[in-house]
Amino acid sequence: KPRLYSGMQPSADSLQVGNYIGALMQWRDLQEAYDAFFSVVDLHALTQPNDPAELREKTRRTAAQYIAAGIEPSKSTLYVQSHVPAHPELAWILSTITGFGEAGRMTQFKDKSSRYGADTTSVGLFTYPILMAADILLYQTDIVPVGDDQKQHVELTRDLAERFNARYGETFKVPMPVIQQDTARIYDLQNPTAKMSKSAESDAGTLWLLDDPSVSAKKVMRAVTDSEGAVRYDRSEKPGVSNLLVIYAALTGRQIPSIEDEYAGRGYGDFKKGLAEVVVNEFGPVRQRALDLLDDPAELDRVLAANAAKAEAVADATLDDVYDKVGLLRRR
Ligand code: AQP
Repeated sequence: KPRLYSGMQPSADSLQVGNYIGALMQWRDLQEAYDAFFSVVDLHALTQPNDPAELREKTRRTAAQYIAAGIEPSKSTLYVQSHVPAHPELAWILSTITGFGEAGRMTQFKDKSSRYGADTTSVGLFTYPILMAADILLYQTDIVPVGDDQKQHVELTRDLAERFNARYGETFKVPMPVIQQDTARIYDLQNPTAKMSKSAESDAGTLWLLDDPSVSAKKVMRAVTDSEGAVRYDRSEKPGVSNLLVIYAALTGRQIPSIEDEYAGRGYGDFKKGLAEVVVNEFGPVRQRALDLLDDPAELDRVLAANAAKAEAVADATLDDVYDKVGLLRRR
């Protein structure tokens, strides 16, 4: 089977519906046809300020939500990035073949560093894409499903793989990004031109996977719409309603026109009630499964340890080859 690699940062207690629709639902489908590696990228999360005890908890919670959403740890390799030391080790080697200017052109770094200011912008945030390249290249990955904001990082990964291969001989598979469709992008319910995000300021605009179902239903009922009153998809004129339609379609597997037809001539109240029901039906069971898994953290930790061992076997083989190729004297 071809290899697939993807991951998410444990940057909040709960994942949000954008993570679910934009990533987890696709991962769940792709794990059938691919030898998939899904990691909780806790080393990446360190590039933002964290409380240590909370980071540990968020890491477990993120892993539990992967499983609750249908990622099967017996089928896919679902592990915590820091459990496999080869990640930062390969990142170091790759950093030695990355140009300073090349890394400086990454737009996500420019965005984030301008938001954080000079004092909280770390070197780690700057080298983040190199660690991401290591994540992907360690597993001889064929495809990397990502949002379009990560496309540039996957391009860098490809450049580094090609450069290393040209300099030291064939070592890495050059991965292909698989960019998420625009209709898989979910926006904030209160501010429907901004992407729904774990780190959004307004809680009211974010549907959390672990929200109590009644809270999710309320958030849907209060979502921003417009004054036209027609349930119709139009991203530029009607971003609020269009976003709700996209969520509705993604969670039911229906086409947007069929949902528009169903609600033709009816008000937003009816439409939102329908969507609230869809959301509660989908996330009620996911939330319950995640909470059940979190009730037994020792068992969850055992699953993660076993999966880390699977990941390590693959990653260590690549790292060994890299260390040999660049001329490091191996410990015998
Ligand atoms: N709103 C979204 N719509 C569709 N897909 C989304 N993803 C995130 N938000 C949306 C996808 O989820 C995965 C999570 O990647 P990440 O944890 O590395 O961080 P991110 O992309 O920056 O997501 P967040 O939730 O906004 O996190 P924070 O606030 O921590 O930065 C990716 O596959 C992403 O495309």
